[in-house]
Amino acid sequence: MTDLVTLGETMALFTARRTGLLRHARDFDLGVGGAESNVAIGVTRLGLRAAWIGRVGDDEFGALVRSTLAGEQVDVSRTVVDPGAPTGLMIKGRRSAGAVDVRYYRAASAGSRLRPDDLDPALIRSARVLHVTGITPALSASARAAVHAAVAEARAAGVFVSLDVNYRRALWSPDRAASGLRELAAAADAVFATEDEARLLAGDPELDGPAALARALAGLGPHHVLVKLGARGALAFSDGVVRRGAPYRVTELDPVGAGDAFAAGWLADRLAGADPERCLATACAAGACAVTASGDWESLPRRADLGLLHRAEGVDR
Ligand code: KDG
Repeated sequence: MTDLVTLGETMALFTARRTGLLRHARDFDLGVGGAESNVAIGVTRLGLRAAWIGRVGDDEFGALVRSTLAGEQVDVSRTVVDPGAPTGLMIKGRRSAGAVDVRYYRAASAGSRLRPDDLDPALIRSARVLHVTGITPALSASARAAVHAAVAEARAAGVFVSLDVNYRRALWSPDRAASGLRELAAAADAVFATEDEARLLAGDPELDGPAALARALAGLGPHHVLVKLGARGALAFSDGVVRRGAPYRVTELDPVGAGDAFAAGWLADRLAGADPERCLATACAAGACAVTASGDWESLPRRADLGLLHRAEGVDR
């Protein structure tokens, strides 16, 4: 049985090996990245079964996406190989030691041609969680329709719906994103957001403080709201109760993917029946693990890694 089903775009990811402008990068590492597949990998590493639905091109990068996800035990049997468009690309550079610079080459990519026909309704209905993000509806009208169809299917079957806002300004304007994502948030059981994303959806630029933002998001409909605060930890709001998740002190090497790790940690513990404090603590721990190494998903933790987090710094012999 599949615990979590997700859908979205996963791209080939080129990461510059040296700091500075991309034009001077010379050497790149090649991997893959995609917010939804990162979550699928994250929950799989934490002991659950996940399936990813998406489109890749009939090319080397599409083969890399499929083999990487399959190698992480994510079910890719519903992945569509689309001969009509290439796999999207993501290029990650570092302008300075502390500034990550992500560029996308995904317009008209195979991933953006995702459509409702690509879904497997029976798979969604039989899962325990459907996880979607605010990236996929911004890719194209057909991808947006696929997300809405998946959410409708899940809701009709009583499947828990999880939404990570994941606002990408390269894909749509704040106004379009806010109205599109409010609708999805209203249909979700849990919503993950940064403070800026929560403010965007709440539609009140004056709203301040994670607790107020979480309450405003909960007002849209979701039972659980998780506000990610980066190095300050996180805040969870449900049933009128605000809970604070303490941060971990780790050296941040690559922040991209931390939000996906956080969502994976929270969802995995929720599915395992953990209490709200434990879910939040695991989410924070997973997010902390994710930033400790380069790559969008490579440092996502397994259960055993979570216990080692307090020893993440220094020499281990
Ligand atoms: O959170 C990291 C992901 O978002 C990344 O792997 C992919 O940025 C991405 C996107 O827009 O799909």
